[in-house]
Amino acid sequence: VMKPGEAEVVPNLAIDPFDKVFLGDPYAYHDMIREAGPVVWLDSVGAFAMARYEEVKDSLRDHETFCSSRGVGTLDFAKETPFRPPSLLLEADPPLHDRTRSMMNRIVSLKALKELRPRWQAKAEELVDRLVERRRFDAVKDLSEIFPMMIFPDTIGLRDDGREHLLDYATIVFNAFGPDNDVLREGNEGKEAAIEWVAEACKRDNLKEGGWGMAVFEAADRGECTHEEAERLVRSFLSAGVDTTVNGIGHMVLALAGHPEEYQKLRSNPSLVRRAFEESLRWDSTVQTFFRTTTKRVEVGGAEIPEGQKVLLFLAAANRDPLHWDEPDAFRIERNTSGHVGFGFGIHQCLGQMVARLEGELIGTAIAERVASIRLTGAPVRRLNNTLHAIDSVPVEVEPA
Ligand code: OVM
Repeated sequence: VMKPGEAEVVPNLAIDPFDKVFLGDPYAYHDMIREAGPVVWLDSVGAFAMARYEEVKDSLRDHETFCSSRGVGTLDFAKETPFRPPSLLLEADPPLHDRTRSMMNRIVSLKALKELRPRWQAKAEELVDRLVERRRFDAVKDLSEIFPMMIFPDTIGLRDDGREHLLDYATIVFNAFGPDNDVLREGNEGKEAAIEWVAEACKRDNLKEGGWGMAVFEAADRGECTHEEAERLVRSFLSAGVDTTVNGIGHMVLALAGHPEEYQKLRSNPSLVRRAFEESLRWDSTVQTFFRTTTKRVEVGGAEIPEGQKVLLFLAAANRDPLHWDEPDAFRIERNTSGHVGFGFGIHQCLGQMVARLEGELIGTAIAERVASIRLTGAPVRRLNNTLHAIDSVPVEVEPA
């Protein structure tokens, strides 16, 4: 236990991690935050922050001290009301979290994915076939924004009309973890209808038989949760299941297009595809940050954090920490990426990670089998979001194999 005055002075950084310049190209700022110390204070957000691998991982592991039920964004749910009822997974602590998570784990199972795989693979091959024929296409608009929409809404059993609202809804949800800034306001403009559509789409009457959505309600029928909880758990699928994989796949193609020598390694050894996807997640993590809130006074790296403080965890910066990774800024598909925190770590580690990996594998394989080389034909265009490192356009030309 520290005595008063014993704690190190926490560096105060005049950096706004939610301003447009930072969000557009965060990596040089991540270096500054990591180098400033294990814990820093950010005046711009009124929060502590950690960007080093060890401290980020330790904080994610210690879910009792660094809780999620007070929100994983800037807002402290103990003091303010969020724009939607809290997620029963992401924004919950044990024991509630563990009950809902175990239930959802039984639905998003390896067995379920094994059954879906042949259908998903056929869709991936059909899509990449069409694109290779065109030679020039946009790897976001024509590929990464298309593929998850070809498979995921059907897997959930969503109604057919209005699915275009899913990406808009995700934009709103992921912006809402950050402050009410220009990125949020401009990014969310005209997308308000998506909130109402999602609320309707999560209802039992609007879900098809045989999908993961209905499976949640069937679990409720067995008494595993209430029917009201079921609706909100289906909402988690819709919130977290689309924009994450859209950008995960988009980043993988962008990384491979920008590193032709790495792409040739994948071409000559397609069994590297899972590593390539994982490395692209480490190198350019889709979910850049999440907050936690301290439930008690805690000491981290000699710094004292009082109770009730927001702590911003830079997952993407941890994934490039030179204290943990060899040449972290290099994109190398043969690297051992185990331990990366792109899917988080600890009890909240991504429920859908197997889904994301399967999608990445199927697209990566379909490309590697059909494409001799990928060339960028223009500058990639970023889509700014308070939480996601997102991409709007990656114009490419491919050479058929
Ligand atoms: C949820 C949710 C929403 C956004 C992200 C997420 C990364 C989960 O509603 O449970 O996980």
